[in-house]
Amino acid sequence: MKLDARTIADLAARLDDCQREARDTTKITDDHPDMDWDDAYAIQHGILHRKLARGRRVVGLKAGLTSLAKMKQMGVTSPVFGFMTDDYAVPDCGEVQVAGLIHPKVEPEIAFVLKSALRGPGCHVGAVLAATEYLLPGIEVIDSRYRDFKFDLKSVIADNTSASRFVVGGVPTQASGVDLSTLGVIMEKNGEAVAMGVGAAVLGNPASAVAMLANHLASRGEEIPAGAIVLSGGITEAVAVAAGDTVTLRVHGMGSTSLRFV
Ligand code: 0L1
Ligand code: MG
Repeated sequence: MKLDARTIADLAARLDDCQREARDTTKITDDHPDMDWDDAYAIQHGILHRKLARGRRVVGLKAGLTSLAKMKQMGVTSPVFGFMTDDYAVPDCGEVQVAGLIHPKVEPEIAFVLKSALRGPGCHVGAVLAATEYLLPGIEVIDSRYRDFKFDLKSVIADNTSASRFVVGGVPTQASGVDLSTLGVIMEKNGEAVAMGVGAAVLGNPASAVAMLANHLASRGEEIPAGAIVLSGGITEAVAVAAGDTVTLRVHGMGSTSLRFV
């Protein structure tokens, strides 16, 4: 690691405060160009600790930048991973207050709800499917704390991969009955289709993203716990939203979930 403990704590506080006050900041690699991947995840961990100290609870984990198109665009070969606390969860058909966010965007995702823990290394698609209780349509609301959504990978990892809100809903569906690669999704904004895709856009199969998350956590001596909701990553590019918008995600054979921005 390149940063000392004080700097990591200060950067975690800076990003956490930006999120709480819905204001943006410059990317942290501008001030710390030499920071490494461990520093980035340590800052993310610092944000988690601050939230836990305020009484928040982790309800899920997420993989981001898992679509090949997005990875290519960023010039990287590796997804990023983050956490979701209880205050990020929006009830199905619920509301998101735009005033509490900076510049939100939505992503259509497949959510995995686990019945047993997943531990790497060596976690694979088969292990993910065996550990999955059911799948759900999920919309992730991302809201980078960085000005104009401009960042590099280390900065976005430190910023908990832009996590801010999510909703899941629809029909809880057994993984055994679904071909995740050909699974079709349509995301609508105010009744108009704005993004369409299939599961294969996420690493060939969204379960691969969950396996990568388990293997990533294993390198830190951690696992995905039983009961966690895991968002496997946007199937399409993210779509910007504003107050007044209603977003609905329809997933073939799995029903729909939606939320309103007010
Ligand atoms: O969940 C995601 O795919 C987002 C990861 C971070 C990059 C971004 O904010 O677009
Ligand atoms: Mg996402």
